[in-house]
Amino acid sequence: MARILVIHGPNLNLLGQREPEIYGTATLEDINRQLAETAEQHSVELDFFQSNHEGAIIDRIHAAVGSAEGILINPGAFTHYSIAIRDAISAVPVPAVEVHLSNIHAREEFRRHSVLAAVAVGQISGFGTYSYVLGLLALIDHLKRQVRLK
Ligand code: CA2
Repeated sequence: MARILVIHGPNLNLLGQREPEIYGTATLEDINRQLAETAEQHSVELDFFQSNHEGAIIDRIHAAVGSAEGILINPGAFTHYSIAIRDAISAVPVPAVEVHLSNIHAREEFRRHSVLAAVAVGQISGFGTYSYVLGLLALIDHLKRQVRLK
């Protein structure tokens, strides 16, 4: 069965506890549960990883080679400045989809640019927890087109 690695970046472990007006009331566990349901419907297995550390995220992206067919990533604030995570994504032959809970293009100027978007298959932003589901569906569809999934 195909595997997809789900990466949650910094501070996303706090979801549901603070700033519900921006990020909603769902916790990371709620999001992972929602993703697991969608994955099961599509016969895909998920690995979940959350870290507040740039290097740990880079190591996990490297480790996806040979262990995952695709990466679903909410890079958190690293989205806007981590050239190192961008380089990791472009260095591995594992397609990545970038997702955001909030609409980063409707927020502060510094959030409107993603340094990762150009090396991702695509970006989904602004649909709350549903951004993750949409991102997963888009990644599964992409993998099917690439004949990485049957
Ligand atoms: O909208 C998104 O998903 C973001 O990736 C979330 C990041 C933010 O830096 C990006 O610009 C957009 C922040 C995640 C922080 O999550 C929190 C959750 C609860 C309380 C405080 C922060």
